[in-house]
Amino acid sequence: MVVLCLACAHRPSSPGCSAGETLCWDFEEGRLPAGWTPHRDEFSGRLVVDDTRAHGGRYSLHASQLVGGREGEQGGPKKTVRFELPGDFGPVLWGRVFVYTTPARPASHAGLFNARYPRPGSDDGAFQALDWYEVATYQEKYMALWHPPEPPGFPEWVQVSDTPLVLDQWVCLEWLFDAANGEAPEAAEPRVWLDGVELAWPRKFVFSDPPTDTPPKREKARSFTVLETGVFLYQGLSVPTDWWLDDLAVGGQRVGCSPR
Ligand SMILES: [Ca+2]
Repeated sequence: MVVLCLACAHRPSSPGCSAGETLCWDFEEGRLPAGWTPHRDEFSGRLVVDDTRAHGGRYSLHASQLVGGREGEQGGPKKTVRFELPGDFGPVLWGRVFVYTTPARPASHAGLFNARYPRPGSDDGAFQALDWYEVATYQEKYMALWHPPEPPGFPEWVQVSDTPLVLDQWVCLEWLFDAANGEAPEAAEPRVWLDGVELAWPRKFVFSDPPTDTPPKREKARSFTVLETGVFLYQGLSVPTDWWLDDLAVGGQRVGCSPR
């Protein structure tokens, strides 16, 4: 009992979201955490903090019953929230989130997290003026991207893994968006880990409409300014699908999947 009471005094106690990380959200407020605001809301479904499933504690961010549009056609359900980073965050963003997906793997591009920054030499901080990195799934596999400002968000650099989206269990997704990249002329390609194992990218290509073979120049960053999470389908989704996101964290150094 003594041990239990000592532990009770130390909130937050959610595993994987302990002190020392730059920014961390365990959703244990039971509602949208301070600083996060609703952003996209297209087609059917809801994005809410609720207690239907949690990785840690009681609550998580739940994208519930997303559906709308048709596979192979542009336009799909998008339910997201956004967060303005502190001004001194910097140009290197490590992140981590636990994700649970059910009941089926979408074929369409399903974004889960992105981070954005002003273009070189630009002071325009408007959301639609920002370069951005993204972690997503596509054709039932994990995917990572670099985009110019959205709209239109392309030509975009696309990396598709050979690792199928994991269903019906929690997984830890980690990413590194290195938009400083030392002395290299461009920002680094995104890197992603699944439960601590770095994903490989057997398919890399440029997507644009109309098509092009010329890859975008991945512009370097002074500092990331905005985060967006939730679920955003760029093509249709005919199977109502649920995602839960919990213990989201970002920082200038690797956060990892384990509690400290
Ligand atoms: Ca939680």
